[in-house]
Amino acid sequence: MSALWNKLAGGLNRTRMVITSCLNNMIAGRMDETVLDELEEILISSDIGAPTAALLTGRLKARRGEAEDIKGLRDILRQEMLAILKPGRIFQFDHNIKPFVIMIVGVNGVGKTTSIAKLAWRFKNQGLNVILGAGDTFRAAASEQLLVWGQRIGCPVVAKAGGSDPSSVAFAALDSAIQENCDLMLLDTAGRLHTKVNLMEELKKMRRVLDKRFSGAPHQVLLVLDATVGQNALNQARMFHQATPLSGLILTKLDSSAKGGIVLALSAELNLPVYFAGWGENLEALEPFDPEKFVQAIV
Ligand SMILES: Nc1nc2c(ncn2[C@@H]2O[C@H](COP(=O)(O)OP(=O)(O)OP(=O)(O)O)[C@@H](O)[C@H]2O)c(=O)[nH]1
Ligand SMILES: [Mg+2]
Repeated sequence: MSALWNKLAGGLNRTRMVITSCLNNMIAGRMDETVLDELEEILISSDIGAPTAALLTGRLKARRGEAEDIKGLRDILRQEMLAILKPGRIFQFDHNIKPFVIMIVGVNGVGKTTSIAKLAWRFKNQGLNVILGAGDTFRAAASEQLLVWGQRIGCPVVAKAGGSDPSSVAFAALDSAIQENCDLMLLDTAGRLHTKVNLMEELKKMRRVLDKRFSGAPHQVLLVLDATVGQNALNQARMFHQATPLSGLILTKLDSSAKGGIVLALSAELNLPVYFAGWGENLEALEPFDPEKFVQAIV
């Protein structure tokens, strides 16, 4: 098991133990509402969220007859979780599109810039020619932070002075990406502006400007969410998804959160796949999210 899955499995130990005890009670013949309520409660407390927890316990109740032992019950629960997570949806990009442009969005402090560095490092190691755009011109030192990462990874970074129009940075970065024949461009964005409305309008404008320079860009918009904020992540995802359609999610700080259940809530309520999971501050601390391993860790 990789470091991420060890951490996740460790963090979810308690959840898994309580679920197991509920399932044992069911097998012992106590398939009453109390056991189901108990199961629903533990699912909610692991950040799965009330509607999704109710859905899962409802499905388990309906399919109870199919299971003869605890393994059978566990399999049902895993199957139902996988039905929500839709395992086939892995991150991939079209290598015929050059440069493939990915915009990274999210509120301040969730780990956008760090995740961009991790992704750039990952794709560069796969032999791709990656360029970064420092589209967060609002926060002082945001461009410098990306420039430092770029230097460490060996990736060019297109940046402008603080206070510049982020759309002009987006345009300039894409221009360089085209001229340098890059495979992939990762665009950083601000997490905070004077108001939320400003932020959303700016993201829309950046999209329009990118599309004008290279029709179809950005090809993906990934939202970064901090796993430690629990159900709040769901609200952030709703807000961004409404303003600018998202392709998928990056869930960070799984090293600091014992609760991974938010992944299920995000898939169930917004139908958004978690493509990558971050679990630390180092470049290696990001991995593709694997739904199969996740359900084995939680149930
Ligand atoms: N423990 C842990 N810390 C992380 C992870 N990802 C990012 N961080 C830390 O979280 C803090 C914020 O990360 P940034 O990448 O700067 O976040 P951002 O979304 O770009 O923030 P703004 O630019 O302010 O909008 C930094 O101290 C990172 O080192 C992670 O997966 N685990
Ligand atoms: Mg940042």
